[in-house]
Amino acid sequence: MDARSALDDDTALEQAALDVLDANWTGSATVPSMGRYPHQWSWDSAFVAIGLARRRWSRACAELLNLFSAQWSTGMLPHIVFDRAHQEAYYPGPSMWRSGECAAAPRGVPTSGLTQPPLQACAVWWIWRYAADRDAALGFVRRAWPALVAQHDYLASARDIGGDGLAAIVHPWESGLDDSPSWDAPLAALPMVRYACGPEEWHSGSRQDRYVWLALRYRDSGYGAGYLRDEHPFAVEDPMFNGIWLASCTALANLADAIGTDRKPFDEAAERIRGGLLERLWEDGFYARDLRAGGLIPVRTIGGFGPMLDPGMPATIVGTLIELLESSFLGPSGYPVPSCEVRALEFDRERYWRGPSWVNTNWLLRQAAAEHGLGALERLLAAGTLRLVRQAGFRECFDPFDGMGRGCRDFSWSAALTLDLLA
Ligand code: 9WN
Repeated sequence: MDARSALDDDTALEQAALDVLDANWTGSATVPSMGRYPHQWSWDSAFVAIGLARRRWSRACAELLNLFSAQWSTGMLPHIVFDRAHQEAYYPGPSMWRSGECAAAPRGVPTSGLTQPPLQACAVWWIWRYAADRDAALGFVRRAWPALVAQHDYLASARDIGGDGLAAIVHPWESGLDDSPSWDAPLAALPMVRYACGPEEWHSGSRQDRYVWLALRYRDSGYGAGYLRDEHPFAVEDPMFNGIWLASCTALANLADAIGTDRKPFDEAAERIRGGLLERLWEDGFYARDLRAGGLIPVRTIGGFGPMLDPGMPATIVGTLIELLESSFLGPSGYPVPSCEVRALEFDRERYWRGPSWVNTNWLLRQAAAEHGLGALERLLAAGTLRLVRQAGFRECFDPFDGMGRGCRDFSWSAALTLDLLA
């Protein structure tokens, strides 16, 4: 996409975004990008559903229902639902995850064995909120409800590895912020050993080796919760993952009202997560906590702003986060938020979650600003994000200094959230 000037016009930008989403629609789900990511990804689908809620309402519902149909009996929503037509076009594919050998996995559809930030209840709330047909909306929420509750129960049980009400991620892929510098230390500490079922030796000990090694360890435990709690060497409480979970608990409480069921368990869950975030992850900002090494991981990333999505976050905390955002993340370029603090040693403007600016995290921050009545910030983030896509198209991510597009083109969540920003 390089029709720069064409995208200056809102109508043309909207049409271009819809074209991308139509092209990436397989008939049952929207893939993040046809070439690089030809399957359904869990949090990508939530962003797509949010973007479609006001334009293609039924497809937004179908997107999420397809994801829910791949839910494990444990309640886990897998981070990838594989499209059989492309099988091994993405590595690691179904032959590495072997979900079919696990009794808890769904029959007939191969999935990964990990999850991703639980944004789906927020997406269902979006769909409910913007439905033109209230009966259809009620029907959809009732269908989605058991999947959302099961997902929530899974996180609250199997993933409360620290025993403090927060959910732990057990692999960097689960964060959605894959190569964030937050995971450098826990990854470096992995006891990389010869692995019977993997490559003969892990020569380089590269990041990808470590990712695969970690996934294989979990797979060969039979994807067990007991193994995760007692043995798995990577367990991190991440503020973005938990901030999104908290926001989803609030969405669940509001959806409970909509379908006439008790909202109290979800309000209580939100309170518990808020307490955990403040007690366990807050210092002079929010940081990820390494449950294996013990202690906070002292790198400031976009993940530290996740808890701002909580409308109940105390104003003093929000105030400190805004100061941090202005002093260490927002530069004079006018392009929105890089994925890592610009002054950090780990900052790299060219590498995915180590520097570039992403439409989805800008959108989440804008949503957080709206929750806290920060109108100027909300407008700044919306305008800056639209400027990125107008200049460079619906790229996967963008250089935070000059707005140049990076990663793949025609990326679904960049298109979908543009629709929401234009709405
Ligand atoms: C691994 C699909 C996904 C996003 C993640 C992003 C990237 C995958 C990868 O692409 O992750 O899940 O191959 O790096 O980091 O946020 O969901 O778009």
